[in-house]
Amino acid sequence: MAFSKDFLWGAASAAHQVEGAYLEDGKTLNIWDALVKGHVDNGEDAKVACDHYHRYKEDVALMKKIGLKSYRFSISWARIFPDDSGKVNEKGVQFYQNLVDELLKANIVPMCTLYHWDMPMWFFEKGGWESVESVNYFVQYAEACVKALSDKIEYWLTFNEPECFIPAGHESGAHAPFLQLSDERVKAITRHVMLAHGSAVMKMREVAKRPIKISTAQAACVTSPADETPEEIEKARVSTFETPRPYFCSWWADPVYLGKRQVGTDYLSDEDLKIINQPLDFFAFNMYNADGYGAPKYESNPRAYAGYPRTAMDWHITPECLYWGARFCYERYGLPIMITENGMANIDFKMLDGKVHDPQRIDYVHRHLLGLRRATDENIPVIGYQYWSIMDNFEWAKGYTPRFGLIHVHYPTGERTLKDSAYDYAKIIKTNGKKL
Ligand code: GCO
Repeated sequence: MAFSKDFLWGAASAAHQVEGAYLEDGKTLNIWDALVKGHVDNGEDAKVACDHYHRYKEDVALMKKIGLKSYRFSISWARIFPDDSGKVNEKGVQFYQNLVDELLKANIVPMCTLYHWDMPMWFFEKGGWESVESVNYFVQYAEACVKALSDKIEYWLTFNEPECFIPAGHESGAHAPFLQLSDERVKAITRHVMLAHGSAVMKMREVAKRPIKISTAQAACVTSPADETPEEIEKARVSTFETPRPYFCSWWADPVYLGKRQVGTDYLSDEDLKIINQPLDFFAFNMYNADGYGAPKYESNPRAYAGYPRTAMDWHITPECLYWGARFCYERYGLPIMITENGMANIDFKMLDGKVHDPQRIDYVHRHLLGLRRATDENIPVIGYQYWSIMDNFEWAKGYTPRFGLIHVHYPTGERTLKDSAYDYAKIIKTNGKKL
């Protein structure tokens, strides 16, 4: 096998990281608008970001030029529900309808994330994920989005990386809402997010205008084996699914996909699990590198040595991760695999010839796709790959310094320039991944 003929070659973004227009057309503040002071490098914020809200047509035209088959974006909750009244803000909905129409005209399959971390302030003031009411509010939001857009959008993701926003937002305080809460409170938050996922999935299927496909974009923390002997492979599998460490792969995936408690979620009741464990259509994950045996991401990489290759985020480059991620997750969860994020931050700038040369990114993408192609060669159904990110954007607490995009953004003017990697990705797409 190779990549299937309808493989979804895409790229991804998230509302808060690209849209800007932070108070336009009825949108109200979210936690990343309101609470960032003192928490982001260089005092940056995302009030304007890439100004994608105003430039979406230009951006879709660039996606078309690259030849994207799919585009993963997220909806800003505070545009759809600016307050707790339950009244939908039609102008907010209109923006996403326009964006999706533009994508469809360009033959690009839209893929929508409901929650990519930009919790509305009004929701936070009501207790955020700590309040049990959060479940109903999320269901209301999911319902409004699916009612408005399911005639045009088939692929839906409820949450982006619960493994990241739950601890970073509520334990370490590195991300909004920048809290450091007790274990008990974080457990309540986890339970509510899981219940919100399951309850939303039920509602989404009920109100969808046609059958839709649903998953979650989890940060699947997968261990890749130090070598390919059966012993090491088994060690890596055990590390991936059975070795408890904070927010490891099966912490989210076992309750959600299998209805099973995992270490770290043993406080879920049987009733909870019935709600959380809804049938899903594919297994989506974001992956930038592999875990070390029994250790969280970026630590104790069994292959590391002094001077080991790293990205501009200081993350180890472990290209075999997509192969092992696809293989292990398919073995355990049995669903078609979708890579919803993979990519690298690089030190990109426009050079004297007016171009943005980024050979490291080209190499990164090829290496990772070779791993993914190996998975397809072994008959693991992989249905898509969404490069992170379509364009440089607001990288949360790191502001605008890390550049992940296929498209370079000059923030003072908003000017877009396709990087070499965008032209290269265009060739990969054209040959359906045959030339890597
Ligand atoms: C995440 C998010 C993205 C990030 C990207 C690079 O994984 O943190 O989904 O919003 O920008 O992963 O860090």
